[in-house]
Amino acid sequence: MVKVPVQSFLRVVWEKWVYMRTRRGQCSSKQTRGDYSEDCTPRDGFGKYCPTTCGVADYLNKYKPVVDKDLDEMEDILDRITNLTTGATEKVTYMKDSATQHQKSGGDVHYKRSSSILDDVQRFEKTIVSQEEQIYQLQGMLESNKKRMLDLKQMSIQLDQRCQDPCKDTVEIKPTTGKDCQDIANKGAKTSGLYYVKPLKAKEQFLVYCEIDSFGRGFTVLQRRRDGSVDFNKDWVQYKEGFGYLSPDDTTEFWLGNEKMHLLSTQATIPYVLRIELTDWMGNKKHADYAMFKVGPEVDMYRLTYAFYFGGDAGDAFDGFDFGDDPSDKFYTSHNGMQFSTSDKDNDKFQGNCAKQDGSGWWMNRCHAAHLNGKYYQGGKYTEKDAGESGYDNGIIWATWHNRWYSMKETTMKIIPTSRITAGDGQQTGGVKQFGGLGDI
Ligand SMILES: [Ca+2]
Repeated sequence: MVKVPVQSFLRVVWEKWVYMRTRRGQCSSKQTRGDYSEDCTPRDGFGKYCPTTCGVADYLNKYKPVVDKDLDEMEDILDRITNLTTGATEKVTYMKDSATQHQKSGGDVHYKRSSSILDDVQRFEKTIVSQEEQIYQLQGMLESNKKRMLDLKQMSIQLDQRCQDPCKDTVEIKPTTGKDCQDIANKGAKTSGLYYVKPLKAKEQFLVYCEIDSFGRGFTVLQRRRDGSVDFNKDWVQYKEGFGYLSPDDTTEFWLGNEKMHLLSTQATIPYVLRIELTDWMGNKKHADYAMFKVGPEVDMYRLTYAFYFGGDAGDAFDGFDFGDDPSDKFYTSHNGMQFSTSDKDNDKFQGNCAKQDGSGWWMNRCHAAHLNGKYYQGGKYTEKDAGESGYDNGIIWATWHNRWYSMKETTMKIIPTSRITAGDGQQTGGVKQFGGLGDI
């Protein structure tokens, strides 16, 4: 920008000179010397004379080619600068246009994009807040888990300490053993509890609950129902091996097992009495005794046999009961001579499967008047609806005492050598008189 006035100035000077030469025509240096003046102050650039118009013209003519050349160069430079400036201006314009165009075309997109970014940021903030909440919850869980782990560690330490002590069996098993509980009582055992017995044909001894009374009688207990805590709906093998729990204080339910019953009851020369004791939901207790009770071997499906009803006040339900449905009721509900049946082994006299229908294992006929492995019904009374799909009576039944829709509260099946049953409280005398049963009450 500074050079433009210089250019203008030089051009003005040059144009003036051209103009003057044109006006003066043939001006020479000789003529100009005549223009001397007193006031003239000589200067080196113009010689020792004051410059005349022609002197100035000569002077200018002398320098004209140089000045021309300089001016051309300057013009060149100026042209280049102008070109450069123009290029720059064009570029700036282009850039401005581009920016405007960009703003016009892209502004909305950018606005939208920034809006979407804002949305994203808000969403992200929300996510962060929710994640923070989750973190708090997790921290809470972590704390509670830490506490639990501490508790567990504490327990683990306590258990470790306990395990370092020698293990003690809290179940007391009495030391006396014998062929059965009467044998054990005969050897001097005075108290009821758990004992090992080894019947004559048994390969190894097994645990039983012996009920030893003050008369020195030792009953070997085969079955116990007390509270319904054990499910008696078991298969053949389970009934064969036994199930439930033996306890030294006689508080648990169990089935000793058909094989053990067979071994115990068929020991040579020792006839047994089976005593069945029943308790109803009013707390009444009754019993029934069967002489020469035996359970056959597995090949005969653990068949039940006895010689006769030996007595008791509960009635002889094993002999069947006339329910009034059919004249053959009593015959088809008797149990003496019946093989054992389970849901998976049908040995009954019924077209269907009594054990499966009733959910128990028993010496089924078609099906029963006595059914001590039946379903446990709290309170005793139950209905066809309660009995499930089949709708048949499937409770703990002793039909000669309570009807078939009444389930006993407690039952016991136990055996004792016949020679010892009369040595006690004389219950058997009254029992025999009640032969035939009392029927429903
Ligand atoms: Ca059948």
